[in-house]
Amino acid sequence: MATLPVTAENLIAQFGPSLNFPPVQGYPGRDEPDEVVKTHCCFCGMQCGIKLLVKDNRIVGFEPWEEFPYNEGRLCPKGVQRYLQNNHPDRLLDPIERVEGKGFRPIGWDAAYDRLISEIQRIQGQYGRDAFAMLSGVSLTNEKSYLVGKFARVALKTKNLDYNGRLCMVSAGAGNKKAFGLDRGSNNYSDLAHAEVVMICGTNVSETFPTLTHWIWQARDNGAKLIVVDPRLTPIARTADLHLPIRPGRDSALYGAILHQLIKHDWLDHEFIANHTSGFEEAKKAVESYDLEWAERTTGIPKDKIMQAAQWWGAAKTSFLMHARGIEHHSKGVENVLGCINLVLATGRIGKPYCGYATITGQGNGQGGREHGHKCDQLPGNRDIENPEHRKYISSVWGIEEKEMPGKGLTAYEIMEAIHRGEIKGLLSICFNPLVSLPNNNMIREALEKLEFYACIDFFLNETARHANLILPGSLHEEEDGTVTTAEGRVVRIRKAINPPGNARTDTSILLEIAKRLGAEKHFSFNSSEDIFNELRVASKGGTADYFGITYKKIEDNMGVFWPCPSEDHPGTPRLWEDRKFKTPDGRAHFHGVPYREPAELTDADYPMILTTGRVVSQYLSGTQTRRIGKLVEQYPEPLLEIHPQTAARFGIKDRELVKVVTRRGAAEFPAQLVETIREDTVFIPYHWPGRKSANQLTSGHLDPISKIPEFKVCACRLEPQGRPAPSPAETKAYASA
Ligand SMILES: Nc1nc2c(c(=O)[nH]1)N[C@H]1C(S)=C(S)[C@@H](COP(=O)(O)OP(=O)(O)OC[C@H]3O[C@@H](n4cnc5c(=O)[nH]c(N)nc54)[C@H](O)[C@@H]3O)O[C@H]1N2
Ligand SMILES: Nc1nc2c(c(=O)[nH]1)N[C@H]1C(S)=C(S)[C@@H](COP(=O)(O)OP(=O)(O)OC[C@H]3O[C@@H](n4cnc5c(=O)[nH]c(N)nc54)[C@H](O)[C@@H]3O)O[C@H]1N2
Ligand code: SF4
Ligand SMILES: [Mo]
Repeated sequence: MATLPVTAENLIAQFGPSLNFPPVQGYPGRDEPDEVVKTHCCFCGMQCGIKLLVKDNRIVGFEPWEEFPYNEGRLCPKGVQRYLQNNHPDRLLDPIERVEGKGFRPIGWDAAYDRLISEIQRIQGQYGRDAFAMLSGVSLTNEKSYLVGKFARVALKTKNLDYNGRLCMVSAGAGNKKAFGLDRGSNNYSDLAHAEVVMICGTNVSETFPTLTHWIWQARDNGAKLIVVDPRLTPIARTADLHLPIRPGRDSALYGAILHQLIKHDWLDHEFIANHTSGFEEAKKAVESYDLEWAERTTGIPKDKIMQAAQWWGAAKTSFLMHARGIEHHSKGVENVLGCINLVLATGRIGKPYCGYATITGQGNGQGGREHGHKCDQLPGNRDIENPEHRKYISSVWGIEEKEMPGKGLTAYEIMEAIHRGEIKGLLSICFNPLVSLPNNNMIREALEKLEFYACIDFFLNETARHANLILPGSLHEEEDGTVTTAEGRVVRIRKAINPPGNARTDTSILLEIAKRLGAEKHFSFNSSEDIFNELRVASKGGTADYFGITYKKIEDNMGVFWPCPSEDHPGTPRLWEDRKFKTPDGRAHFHGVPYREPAELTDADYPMILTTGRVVSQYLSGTQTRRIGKLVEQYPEPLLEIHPQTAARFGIKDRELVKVVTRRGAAEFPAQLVETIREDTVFIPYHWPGRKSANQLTSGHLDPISKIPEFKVCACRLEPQGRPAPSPAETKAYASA
């Protein structure tokens, strides 16, 4: 692996000119950096280790960090380009305010804070405290996530705080809590390498968690059978032993049918079921009638393939089941998750070497960010805001009366609906771009226009922020110290490499200043990120997500510590459940009866096709960050409509022709991409683009009743070919912000 600094010159010298990395403006690549900072990629939940090269308070390149145990130096296309954000000309360098009809103008920090405070006080005075809501995000570190949770409850005094993990991790979180009483993947990923069967449900790992494929391929090289459940033949599915091309929205039927076969053929671990679980009879009863014929009809998967999956899963001695948003972004996301967990429990393959189960955490801090209290129903340590004991404990840590602690608030999409109804009048957001990422975004846009006041903390002017009255320029990942928790459950250190540019400030300093000006200074006397972490440790103590024994020093000495880690002499817990002490009230892992339900929206004569949405490798989430990195844009400049050639022929659609996609919420045009890798009844659109290119003009606001996650992965649509070729990406300004 290369150890030279990764500069354009060195890469071209090593690999030839084809890589054609953009030279960093004004930085002669041959210079020695001032500093090499070991930290982690700012993007997905893998949190790959990376070394950033710093020169003159700028990130000028990177080197692989080969010693970091998860990725051992490997990085994906986003990871190797991430450093280009810091010097980007679009960085917000000053607080700005919107002047009606005239755009934005700079406003000094003092004036910005004054305006924000007076609007918060006016709105809360006039309409009540909960009429001012806050939205947050889990690209933020553990420290900032914790701080936001405390800030909203103690300084802003609102119950209406929620976060973008509501669009991401909540179905998995709710399912894990129900089954295990704790919400974390059960193993570190090195356990994958020796699993006999690896089952991957609803995740396009090669594009979304590229460095994870290394561990899956290790398993395959060691002889594992790889099963992939996805309506598309994704890159990982192409390397699988068995691909189950499921009709979107039917996963719980598949897992129910597999459980039916495990029971029928007695491929069960009776000792584990009897001694360490409860609810087996209920789960069994729910799948009694789910035979192979029914399963084939419901899921669209040939029955011999379902049988093959059950047989391999049933016969294995070791196995690893992983899932992500493909099964979780559903109005029955929690049920799909529980259906998967039933298969793991039935065979007792958890809490043992090479046996594991995990939901793959999406955002950079999707794991830690869902534990420390910026969810509407949660307090730090994954405590419950409605549990009197939990409220009492956290109130004592925060130095407030329990009665001052707000109760459970609305979830992210519900906050937008409440704004639309005129019940919520003010909003502060950090690290969230709901106008691109929430479903049914024509409604979201109307809601934003109804707000009396909206302020946003970000380092780029994202599409939602364009509707804000006030924008406070915050900090990038590499501009503050902190920790994040990787998808494996490993708490790692994010190291500050540089200061925010211009008059931008760190997110933490902005939140602390607002808290102070709201009169809550005495609760927020932190001098460093480590101070905040030390309070988080105490707040999480005794909770299921217990970080008490983790210190910055311990993380540095061990390149990460796995929670739970209840005391300073505790080594952390890479593999959960070896002790069989589950965190549920009865100490057992819980099966659940999962009767099959249809998706919320079905196809009919007017809307005969299934639309599903997701990601491509070179773009990240709402695209605010990656649509600004030219090379990533070139790789996939605009959203394409993936459609099977047979379906295209049926509708008279040719490759690269424009197709209008119409749903009950809206319509939008996309160039068709004819691919044989998708089911004939399904089309796919990646969602990383705003405005007319946004897939979320089409998606539905149906929510899972428990997790309140939107059903991004299935709705009904109609295809209207426009009979003309799509304009080139340049003509449609796909490169607008690159
Ligand atoms: N390149 C890139 N990587 C990312 C991100 C990114 O934006 N870009 N985002 C990060 C985040 S926050 C997340 S949450 C993860 C998401 O990671 P993934 O969950 O892997 O990504 P998605 O593309 O949303 O969906 C995964 C797959 O679900 C399939 N699918 C659709 N409907 C169904 C269904 O009904 N059942 C099943 N079984 N499968 C279905 C789709 O065909 C798709 O291949 O990625 C993380 N990594
Ligand atoms: N149709 C469809 N919609 C989807 C999905 C899908 O599969 N299909 N996936 C959903 C999923 S899984 C997710 S996670 C959401 C994500 O949706 P969002 O959270 O809205 O997406 P991001 O692009 O991460 O937006 C975060 C904003 O935070 C800013 N930001 C990033 N890091 C920091 C930081 O450290 N500090 C500050 N102050 N700002 C920061 C970025 O510049 C960006 O403007 O989208 C969801 N929407
Ligand atoms: S796999 Fe995820 S964390 Fe690793 S380099 Fe790629 S985007 Fe970054
Ligand atoms: Mo996500």
